[in-house]
Amino acid sequence: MSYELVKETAHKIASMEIRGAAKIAQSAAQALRDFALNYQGESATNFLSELEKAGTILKEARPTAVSLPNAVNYVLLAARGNDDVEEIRRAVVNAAEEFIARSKRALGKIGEIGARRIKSGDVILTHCNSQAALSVIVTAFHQGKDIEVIATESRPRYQGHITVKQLAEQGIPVTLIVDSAVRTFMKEVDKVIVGADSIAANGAVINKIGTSQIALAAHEARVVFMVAAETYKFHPKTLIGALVEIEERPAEEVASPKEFPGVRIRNPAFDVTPPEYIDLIITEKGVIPPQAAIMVLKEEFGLELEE
Ligand code: RUB
Repeated sequence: MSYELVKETAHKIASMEIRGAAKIAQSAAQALRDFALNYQGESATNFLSELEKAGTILKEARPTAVSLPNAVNYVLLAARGNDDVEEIRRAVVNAAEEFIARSKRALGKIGEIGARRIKSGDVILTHCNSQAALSVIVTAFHQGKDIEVIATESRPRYQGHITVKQLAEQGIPVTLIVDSAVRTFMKEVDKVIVGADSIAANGAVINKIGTSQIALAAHEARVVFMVAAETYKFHPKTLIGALVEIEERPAEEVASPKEFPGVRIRNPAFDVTPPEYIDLIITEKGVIPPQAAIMVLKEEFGLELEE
């Protein structure tokens, strides 16, 4: 069996052609679905072990967004326990399609719930490019609320450029600033809203590098700091003491090492915002304080986790 298509998706995730925690998760589910549809063997045992291998290739593409292993595990769990090739295929296709549909529905629901927290006149600051955060902003705007957005560039990969283009296309007034201007602008901001790659059992939010500095500046200025995240962004293994791995990406994304001989260049892609700096997390199931992350994990995964 060829893993070519699975490897292609894994490569697109690793190179960030497919990026953002929700899109990464959806594309992994889609890759497993296609893998199952193309499987030509007749042994169920072999099919299951090849699916596990495909899942591992996908999970290893990027380490921080837990949406990726959560999506893969969701699909693999449905496959296990079947002992017929066609049953496995059907289970994988159904689970993958279910995951993708659930992910899209969650985004709409987060927009609807989160928009209740936005009022006319609000200036909202966002960082990076999060579909969940944008769903809240765009929904509020389409409800007729008169809002403005300030968006950071989000160095080094400039995901902020995607954000400002998406907002401008919707006709939402938007201002682009450099990441280091956040504290300067914080006095004009009413609310900060960002997405999440992972949320730990203690309510800490892992998101694009720079998020924690923004939270600190918001805290200092008493500006509300909100996170928009689907429940599959909650990290089950943090419940059993695991730490979320922070991806360190190539130095070349920051500057050319050739131009800086003798200089070490570091490029962590994400950081951790402690729960003390987060006012609320907007999920598709409702608004929770970060301290309630454990409840979400309990509901989503149960408390008896397997390694
Ligand atoms: C993306 C990022 C986003 C979250 C949430 O980082 O940090 O804020 O993934 O996004 P990268 P979404 O660009 O390195 O993948 O709400 O779209 O899932």
